[in-house]
Amino acid sequence: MDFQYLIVEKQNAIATVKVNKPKSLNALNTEVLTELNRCFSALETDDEVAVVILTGEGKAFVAGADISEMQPLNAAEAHAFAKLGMDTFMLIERLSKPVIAAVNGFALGGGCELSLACDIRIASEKAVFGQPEVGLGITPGFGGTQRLPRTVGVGIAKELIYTAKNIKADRAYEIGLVNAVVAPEELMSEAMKLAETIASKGARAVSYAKGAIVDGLQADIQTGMDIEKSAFALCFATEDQKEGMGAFLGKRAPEFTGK
Ligand code: CO8
Repeated sequence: MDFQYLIVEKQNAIATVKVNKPKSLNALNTEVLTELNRCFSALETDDEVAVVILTGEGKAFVAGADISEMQPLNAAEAHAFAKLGMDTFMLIERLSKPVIAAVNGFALGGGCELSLACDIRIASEKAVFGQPEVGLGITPGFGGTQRLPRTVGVGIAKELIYTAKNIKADRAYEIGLVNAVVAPEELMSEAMKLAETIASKGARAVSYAKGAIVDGLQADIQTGMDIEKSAFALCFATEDQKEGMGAFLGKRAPEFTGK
């Protein structure tokens, strides 16, 4: 994969995607969003990859959508820009494999929204989160009004969005926005450890579980149960189910193949 603003590395079954435009704090312009879209489309069909880690170069994860690109937009152009971001983030949310955000620094506006489209967020002690949009005279536009309340609850999400205030990593942990806070120098190794743990399990089971969670969150609970039943049943058509249960019964470690 060849990109101008992304660095993609693969190690065993884990791909690490780094947004690399540190001069503008990895702000999301059309080019970066288009590259993210292309990158995650390719990762979807890459059978060698079971888990993805997403991070940023320098002092920002992503400091938001590119304000210099957005400032002159009219309403129709803003709609198209929001759609590009939303479609790209939806691709990440619906990727058939887990995505871990390793939040190294500023995750503001579109950057916070990008982390919210990931399955799990691990933050460096230096991370800063926020939805500063109303301070710029706009609403969140890459999913923040939808994913933030679903993640931290309605009251806290409204407070963060209406006040535009930034929060540090420890507060992000308190409100359930991030799963863990670690020392900056341990961020990537901790994210990698988590990714390796996930990658050591039955890949189809993990993928079906992700699908059931993502789809189920959009549905009423009975529909969610139906989604889970289908996912559960599908596992019984995989080799990994036979292997996982056979290994337990044989008192040995499973050797999953992802089939
Ligand atoms: N867009 C464009 N450029 C940016 C952005 C951004 N979001 N953030 C930082 N930069 C640039 C700065 O302009 C600066 O450029 P230059 O060196 O050319 O002056 C460079 O990055 C470094 O930034 P600072 O000098 O400001 O660095 P500091 O360490 O002093 O401050 C901050 C870091 C606090 C992160 C500060 O840069 C900041 O507040 N950035 C803006 C954060 C923000 O408001 N983000 C939200 C943007 S709106 C958004 O994301 C909406 C998403 C939905 C869009 C829907 C479209 C329709």
